[in-house]
Amino acid sequence: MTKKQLEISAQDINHFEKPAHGTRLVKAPEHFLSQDLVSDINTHGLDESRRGFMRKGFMTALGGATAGLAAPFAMASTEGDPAILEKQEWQTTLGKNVATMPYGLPSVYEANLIRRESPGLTRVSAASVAFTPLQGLFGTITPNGLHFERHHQGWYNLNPETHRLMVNGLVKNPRVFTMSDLMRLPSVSRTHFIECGANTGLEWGNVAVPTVQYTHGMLSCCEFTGVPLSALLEECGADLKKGKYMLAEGGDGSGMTRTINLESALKDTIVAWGMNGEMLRPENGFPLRLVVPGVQGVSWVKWLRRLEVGDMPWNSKDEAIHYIDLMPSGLHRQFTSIQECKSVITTPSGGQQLLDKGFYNVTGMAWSGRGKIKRVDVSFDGGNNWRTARLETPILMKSVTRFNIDWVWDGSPAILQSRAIDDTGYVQPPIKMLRDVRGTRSIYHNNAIQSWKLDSNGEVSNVQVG
Ligand SMILES: Nc1nc2c(c(=O)[nH]1)N[C@H]1C(S)=C(S)[C@@H](COP(=O)(O)O)O[C@H]1N2
Ligand SMILES: [Mo]
Repeated sequence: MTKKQLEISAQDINHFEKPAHGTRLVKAPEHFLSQDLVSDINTHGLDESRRGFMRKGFMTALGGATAGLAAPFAMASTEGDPAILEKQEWQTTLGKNVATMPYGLPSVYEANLIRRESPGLTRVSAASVAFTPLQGLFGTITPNGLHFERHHQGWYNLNPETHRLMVNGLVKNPRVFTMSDLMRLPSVSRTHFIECGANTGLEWGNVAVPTVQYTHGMLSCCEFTGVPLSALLEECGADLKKGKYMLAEGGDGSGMTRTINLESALKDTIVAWGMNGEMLRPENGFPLRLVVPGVQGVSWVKWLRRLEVGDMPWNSKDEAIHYIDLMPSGLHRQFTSIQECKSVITTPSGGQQLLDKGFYNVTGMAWSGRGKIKRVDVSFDGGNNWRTARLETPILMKSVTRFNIDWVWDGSPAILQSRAIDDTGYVQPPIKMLRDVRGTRSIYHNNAIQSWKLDSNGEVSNVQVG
C-alpha cells in the first residue's frame, strides 16, 4: 500500500536530531499533502496559508541536513581525538553556582527534545495538541515538561486557593472541597499511562506521519498522586446501588464533561494533584485532574471541578459527537473507553537513520488499558518471523512497559514491527485485521501494529504492512 506523506516544516524536522542509540537525522521523507486529517486534532483540515511556508522552510532545512551527511561521525576515527586527549574548558575553570538554576532544566544540548504540534495540522484557536517526543525518551516515565498536551480550549493557570471540587448527585452528603480538604484525605501514588483516543488516528487514513512523535506521541506515562475516587465517594455517602455512573466536569471553557463507569472507576480511579512527585503542571490540569487508568485520555478531566453520581450515562457532547467510532455498517460505536493493548518501536523509528551495519538495541514501549503487558514480539521481516523481546520490570497495571531486543543489522532492507500481548491474552492486531472489523472511517482507537521500513542506506520511514 502506498502511503500519502505528510508535509513537515523546517522547525519540525529538527526533532529527529536526538542521536540516541546510534541513529540520527539524515533527511525527511518526500512530502505530499495529506487529505485525511483527524478531526479531533484538526476540525478544519489543512491550513492553506501555511503550506507554502512549510514547503519553503522544509527545503532550506533539508539542504542543511544533507550537507551534514558529508562527515558521518560514527565512522570517524578516534585516533588522536582531541575530545579525549586535550583538557576541556570544564576541567580547568570554575563551574556555575548552585543558585543559578533553582528549578533544574535539561541540558542545552537537549533543546530539540520538545513537545511539538503535528506538521500540517491546523491549530483551531486555543484548541490544540502537542505530542510527546517518544523517540528521545528512555524507560517508562514521561518527564513532566514533555507530557503531551491536548486542550479543547487552551490551558490556564488556576489558583489552587480558589479552586473547588463539588461532589453531588446520588450522594447523602453533597460537598464542596477545597484543595486543602482533598489533600488531607488518604492518598495513593500509582503509575499509569494516558493515551488520547485519537493517538495514531492519522494511520486510519493511511497518512505517513513521519515520526513516532506524531504517530504515537499522544501517549505519556507518569506516577500520579491523589485520593482514590472510592474514598472520596465514601466520604460523601454515595449511593452505589443506584449510582452506576459519574459525570466528571472540567473547569475550563470547553465544557469538558465525561461519563465515567463507576464499577471500574471505583477500582483504580484517582482524583489527582500530583504528577511525578510534584504538583500537576498547569497544562495537565493543575491543581486537580481525574486519572482514569486504562481509559482514553478525554475522560481524564483536567481542572476537575465537579463529580456527579447518577444512574444513567449523560451523553455529553464529547461522547455523543466526538470520540465515537464510525463502523463499516454506518453505525457509530459510542463509549469506547478502554485503550486496547498496543506497542511501538521508538528506536529505530521514522525519521531516524542507522549509521552503519552491526549491533543495535531495538527498543520501544507497550501498554494495555486492560492490565499488564505479558509479552512483546518483534519482527524484522514485516511479520513473517517473530522474536520475543526483553521486558523491563516492574511490569505495572495499565502502565507503559519498556521492551528491548538485540539485533544485528546486515545492511539489507527490513520492516520492523512490534506486537504486544496483555495478560488477558489479547494480541495487538495488524492494521488489516483491525480495518476488516472497524472499516476505514474511524479516527479514534487505532491500536494496530506499527511498521517502520528500514532502507539499505539506513533510513527509517513509516509504512503500512499487512
Ligand atoms: N477540562 C478538560 N479536560 C480535558 C481536556 C480538556 O480540553 N479540558 N482534554 C482531554 C483530552 S481529549 C485528553 S487526550 C487529555 C489530555 O491530557 P494532557 O493534556 O494532560 O495530556 O485531557 C482530557 N481532559
Ligand atoms: Mo483526547
